Amino acid sequence: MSEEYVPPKVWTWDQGNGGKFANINRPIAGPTHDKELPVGKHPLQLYSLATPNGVKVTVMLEELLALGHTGAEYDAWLINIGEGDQFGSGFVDVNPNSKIPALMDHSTETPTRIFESASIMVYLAEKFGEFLPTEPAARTETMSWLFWLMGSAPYLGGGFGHFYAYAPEKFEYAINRFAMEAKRQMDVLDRRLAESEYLGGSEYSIADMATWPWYGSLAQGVLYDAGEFLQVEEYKNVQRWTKQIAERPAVIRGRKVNRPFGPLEDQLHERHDASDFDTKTQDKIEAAKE
Ligand SMILES: N[C@@H](CCC(=O)N[C@@H](CS)C(=O)NCC(=O)O)C(=O)O
Repeated sequence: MSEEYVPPKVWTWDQGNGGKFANINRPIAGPTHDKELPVGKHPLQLYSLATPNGVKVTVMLEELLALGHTGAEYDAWLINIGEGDQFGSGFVDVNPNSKIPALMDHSTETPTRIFESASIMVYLAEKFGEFLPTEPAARTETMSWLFWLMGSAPYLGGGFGHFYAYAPEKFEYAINRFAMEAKRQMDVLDRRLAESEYLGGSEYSIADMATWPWYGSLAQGVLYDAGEFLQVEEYKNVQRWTKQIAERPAVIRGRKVNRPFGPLEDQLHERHDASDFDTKTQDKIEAAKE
């Protein structure tokens, strides 16, 4: 066991703590450098990366487009958080919290900034009148599950994922604590999905779109490579829901947007037009062959 840590009287910032994100984590907010954000031709400008939090929004935009809402056309710009793009002055103006996803809506009288993935989803749901029921009981249930996700996912990502996959050492206490919580959360979802087709009720909604990139990926065994460790196959109803959502064409497209990692056929670094899914992905595959 490593030597016992005794916290000093005053905490100080150890810049090289060895964790995977030590180079981007800071105890202060605000920009580190001046950098304007690009603005494309569509009213909606998304600045993001295909992490689970980013995928929530690109799936939603693709779902809106699939329903024929042309006003949901968007430019998606890549924010490379490993390179510190989230600390550029233009990005901080859109999200003072320096985290993806961040959205600008240029169709309003003065441009509207929206940050926090759930806030973006509610904004889009209300703007286009989709994926959030208006009947009070159904709306409340949907919002409850959306807020459940926003409160729960940090335990999965910042807790379980951090200590299981990213921390410089394997700390048994931390892994046990957060594995227990991750499994408890999967059981919460499994029980809900035993009684209801989707999280909010009988309709697919923003609660599912927000939850699937986290707990669906965990159920598929792709998040933190933890499928066997957490025995995710046991959660039969989560498995059913995960597969059902994974097959949606808008989900297949949305997952690819702003993805600079993983298999080439799943990567679309920037998205400015629906045709980008065919042409740019194909270009990349051809270029890799040369
Ligand atoms: N609660 C936020 C969380 C967003 C978030 O944690 N984004 C991460 C990527 S998944 C990020 O941008 N991290 C960069 C950093 O922490 O510097 C949301 O849902 O929008």
